[in-house]
Amino acid sequence: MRLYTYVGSGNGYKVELLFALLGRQYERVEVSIFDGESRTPEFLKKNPAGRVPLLELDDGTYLPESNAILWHLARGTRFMPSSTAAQDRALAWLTFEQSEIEPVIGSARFWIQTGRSRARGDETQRRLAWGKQSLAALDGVLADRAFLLGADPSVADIAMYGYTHLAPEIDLALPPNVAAWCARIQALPGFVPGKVVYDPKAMLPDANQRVAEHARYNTQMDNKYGYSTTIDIPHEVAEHEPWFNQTLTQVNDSLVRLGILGGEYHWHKHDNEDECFIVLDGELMLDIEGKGTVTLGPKLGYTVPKGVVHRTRANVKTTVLMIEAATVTPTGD
Ligand SMILES: N[C@@H](CCC(=O)N[C@@H](CS)C(=O)NCC(=O)O)C(=O)O
Repeated sequence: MRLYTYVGSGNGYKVELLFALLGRQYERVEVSIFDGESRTPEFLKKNPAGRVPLLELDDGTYLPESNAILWHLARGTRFMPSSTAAQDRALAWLTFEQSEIEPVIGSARFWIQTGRSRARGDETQRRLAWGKQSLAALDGVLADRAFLLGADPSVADIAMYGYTHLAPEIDLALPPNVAAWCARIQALPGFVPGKVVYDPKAMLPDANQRVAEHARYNTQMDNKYGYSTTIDIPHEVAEHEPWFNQTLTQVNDSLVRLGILGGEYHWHKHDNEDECFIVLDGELMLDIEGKGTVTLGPKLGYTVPKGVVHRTRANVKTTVLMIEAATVTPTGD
């Protein structure tokens, strides 16, 4: 069998992972999608959708769609559930993956890591918030089982693992049951880690700068204190240096975040959400496009309306509370 794939593709990695777990050999053909190799007339004859992964079977026919390929490879192996009811549930997970994980975590990761998120406006943030919901749903299911269909791993786990395990790369923390499930998959005999990385040709010109910025910002989006616990801001301030952003708690549809700021954040706006800043300590400068700079000392606050382009600056370590809709993802894209 021959697999046409691309190194940066989580869809391709899913297939390579199952090949490895099954100990099966295949010929790997790298398709340089950012050189247009998936859109040549020759490749389109193989897969009219112009996409990888694509499996060429030994009879010379082609099978597209990563999850269909997984299904094909899993047939007759321990990764295919035995009862038809369990197969139906596996198929439900394969479909869930293609609607709630791949176009969500996969797309947001692609935009962020290749410098495309700014051009996407609020869409990246929407996908990140959506990804968080998908991970929470997965976490709930995994509360009482080792793998998605029960005690044993199946094709459903391999499909779901492909992009789920990459979520922390875009600051989507894995909830505890999801993290434990990932560790169980990584412990399977024959497991191979994914080298899912974009090649330089995938990068837009400002991508390196954007990726570096992203790495510089330590953004913790887990709801650290939740309900009915004492929120310990002095502890957070003592433990962290700028630049740091931690979600403290959720209040109905809004989040309260702690920012420990220093230096300059990039200009950005939130198309649909207002953002309130209240300074606890230090001095915050809010540059507001068309309005100049608002300087805030301790106990002073300011709400930036939705759609207004702004950036924050601080010359000294400055501690700020931010109150904003839960749909905002604080990566400032
Ligand atoms: N639903 C498809 C999605 C495949 C897909 O989006 N492939 C991307 C790489 S991850 C691709 O081939 N892009 C190249 C192109 O569109 O030309 C699957 O699961 O296989």
